[in-house]
Amino acid sequence: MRVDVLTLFPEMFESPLGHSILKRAQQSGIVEIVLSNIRDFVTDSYKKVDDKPYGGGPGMVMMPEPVFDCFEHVEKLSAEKGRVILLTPQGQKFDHRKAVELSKEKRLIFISGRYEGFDERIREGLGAEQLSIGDYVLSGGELAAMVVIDSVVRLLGGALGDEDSSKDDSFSDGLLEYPQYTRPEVFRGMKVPDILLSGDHGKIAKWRRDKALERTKLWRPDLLKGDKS
Ligand code: 6GU
Repeated sequence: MRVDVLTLFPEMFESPLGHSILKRAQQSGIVEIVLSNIRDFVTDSYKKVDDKPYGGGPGMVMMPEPVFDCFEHVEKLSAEKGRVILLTPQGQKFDHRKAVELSKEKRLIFISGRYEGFDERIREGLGAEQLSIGDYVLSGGELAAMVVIDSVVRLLGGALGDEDSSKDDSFSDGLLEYPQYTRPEVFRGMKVPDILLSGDHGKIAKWRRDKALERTKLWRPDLLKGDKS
């Protein structure tokens, strides 16, 4: 998969992309992530990327020209067309199902905004879909893009070692993950459930299913009702 990110703050991505699973996935060629700085595409000498909203109101709005120029440059870096995604709190809410859907694409092009928002012509003109990572406002789309990229890349074949498969993750079957334990057997008086030490794989699998269902009912009943809140 190829992932392009258009942003005013490419440095914000360096640490999350430079560690652990995302780092390994790039090194092994499972994903290629290319950061492009929208500011490099500003033509005026002040390097202005935002301006006051027409009609008045607080804050600044991302201007269309640098974003379009950056996009048109980035688009040509690969023959693959790609799916264009604008990160904005107004977008459709991102979830596991969306992550699975995006993980099947050959190319994703993310555009992270800053300020009060994007000039509307950016969404319209680029035919972008909009994604949000939840009902709260972040200072910019960068953290949201990183969240989406991380969750999509871990679903790509080979991104996780055998030891950290995603198939038992929370949400992969619509339920929260079952409780996990490691050594020691007893920690500060708290004991690992006997069944996990029994070696009976059938019983362990059933216990895990029961626990996953039990905690989903208790902590996230909305997941069982199938509502998306
Ligand atoms: Cl994608 N962007 C911003 N700025 N805030 C958000 C968001 C995105 N998703 C949730 N809050």
